[in-house]
Amino acid sequence: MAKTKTTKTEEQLRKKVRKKVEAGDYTSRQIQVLKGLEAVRKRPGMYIGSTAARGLHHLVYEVVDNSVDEAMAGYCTHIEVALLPDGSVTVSDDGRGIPVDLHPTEKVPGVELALTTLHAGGKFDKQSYKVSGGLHGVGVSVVNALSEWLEAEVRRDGHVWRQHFQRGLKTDDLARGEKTDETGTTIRFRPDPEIFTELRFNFDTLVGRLRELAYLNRGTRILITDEREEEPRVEDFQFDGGIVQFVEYLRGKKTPLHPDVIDVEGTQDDVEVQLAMQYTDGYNEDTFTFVNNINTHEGGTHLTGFKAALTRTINSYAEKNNLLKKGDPGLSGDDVREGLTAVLSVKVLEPQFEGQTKTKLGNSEVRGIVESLVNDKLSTWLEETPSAGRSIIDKAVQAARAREAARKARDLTRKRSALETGILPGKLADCSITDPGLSEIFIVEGDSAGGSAKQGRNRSFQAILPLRGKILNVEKARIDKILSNEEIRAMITAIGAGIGEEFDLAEARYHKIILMTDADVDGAHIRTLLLTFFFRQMKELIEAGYIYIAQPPLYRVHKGKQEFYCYTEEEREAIIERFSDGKGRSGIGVQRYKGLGEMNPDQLWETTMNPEKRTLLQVTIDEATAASRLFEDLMGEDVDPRREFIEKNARYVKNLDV
Ligand code: 0RA
Repeated sequence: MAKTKTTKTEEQLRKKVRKKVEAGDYTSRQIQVLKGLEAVRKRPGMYIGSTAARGLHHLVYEVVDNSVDEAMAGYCTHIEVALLPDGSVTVSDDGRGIPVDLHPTEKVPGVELALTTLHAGGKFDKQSYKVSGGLHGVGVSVVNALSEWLEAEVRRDGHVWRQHFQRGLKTDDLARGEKTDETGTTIRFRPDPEIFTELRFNFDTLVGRLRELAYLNRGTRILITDEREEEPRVEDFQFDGGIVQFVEYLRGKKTPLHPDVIDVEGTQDDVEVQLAMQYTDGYNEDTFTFVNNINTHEGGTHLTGFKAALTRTINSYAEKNNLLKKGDPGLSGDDVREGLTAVLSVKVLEPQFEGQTKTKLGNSEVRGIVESLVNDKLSTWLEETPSAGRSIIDKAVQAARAREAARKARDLTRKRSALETGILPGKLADCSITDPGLSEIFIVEGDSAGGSAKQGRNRSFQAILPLRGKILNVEKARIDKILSNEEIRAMITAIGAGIGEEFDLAEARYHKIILMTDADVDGAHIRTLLLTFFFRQMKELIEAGYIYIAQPPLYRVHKGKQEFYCYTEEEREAIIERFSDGKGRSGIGVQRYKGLGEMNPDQLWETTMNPEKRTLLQVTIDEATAASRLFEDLMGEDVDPRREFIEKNARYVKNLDV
């Protein structure tokens, strides 16, 4: 929740405006500014989604989007972000600079207008693709309103110009400073602690989005430095290969079926289409779609056009070249996308965003444009690259056969299959209430911890599903194998919402799915396997915020009748310090929990399961492309990234929680 306390400076400013308004010497513009800012400060969530970590990072994206718009329009080549020790951020670009001349009707400089008026942040010309006019679209004035202070510096028209603001209100007029030949804009701001519940920027989170932007805007150099620590961190991105390099990055260590990434580009009726794709010998599909640099998680017309073209082109190529054997099933959309890594990026002048999270492209004209372009270019590519064509068809045929085999196996066992009949797995200790919104399921590592959890739980709303040993790595298995894995079947039936394309969130039997594993290396590995499974097969559960990680204590520290559970080393040291009272450590006992199984049912309830006392980490995906790459790193063939991950596990969980 945002606090509403106002400081003196802000109150003074508002008083000043009110007085002037009462005295009649204020323009309607200033009154509008005040009303607009008050609305933003009163309901920040309406403008930036949240006042926690996500909203905080959104401020940076908002400003960067404006610089990226300049890059898309062809005027900016260089964007620099810096995190500073005082909690402020600067975003600097070498674009044209925000106009400094007086707006013809509003009679204030363009900079001031952009920073104080809602929706005035973007370009005034319509003939440009823009992020700042699209989904994020709230403009830099929102960033200004939610900042304790903001400084704008514009290099333009031969001079450096500066203006300062506090909580959205100007504290001085735009001032012309020293001479310069350069052009560009620098915005520095400090997020307001009265608004945000989280004030620390996560470097890796910002890096994820900036890397993505650099791939999507070929050639643009995007640099970020973290100057908060003694040793500054720097990431410097510039990809002259654009989304082709993006696909290579996303593919990671997976083995490609053809050496070169397929690259399709074209423009029709002001719709600019870029597609890069490559097949690997993996089993997952990784397609990411963007409209004006915004990740369209929910897909839309561009994705529909792409899928239709892919299925059609590959089937007709296979037929034309007699690559299908008699008796082979036709190649479905799923078959031709198995092992595919693709990035589809379109630029649209007036995008319509639909769907639950406003990340689904609605413009109907885009479907046909993408479809005909991909049909055309992809069939040519296949004709010109027959060896690749053959490998791609082989792979799709194998996928089709596996799909057919899985279907037959399911048909044969239909009556007995728990997957179809909804009979719950025997190992599940279900809860008694049936309202999914109030129900929780703990997925527990090992039978012994499962036993304690069953005894310790509140059986009315808590269900327990113990898993034996390690679950299958779904990153390396095809769907038929995934479905034949005992532990995975138990999870699918317990959750009750299906899997993959057929997954239906509305059928989920629990709205809290809590992963409870040991606080050791094995536990971390099992947790990663579980997260990989949910990410690949039930992503909607993560997107809905239903997946959580339990936090069992690491230590119990006791002295006499007093005892404390500690979740970090620091907590343990602090408690020992308190107990010892400067008189030494005798009489203080420290028990280290190596596994959940070492706690008795009461302790497990007290420390980890009781909603009144426990802390849960909610798993979220803040950068879908970064997350996909992370899972590929962790669960792919290469063992090094996995070892590294396990060592840095604490950080990883924190990342997921942003
Ligand atoms: C309005 C009009 C023009 C550029 C900008 C805004 C602009 C805004 C930001 C925000 C961060 N960096 C920016 N760079 C430019 C176009 C002005 C012209 O026609 O020269």
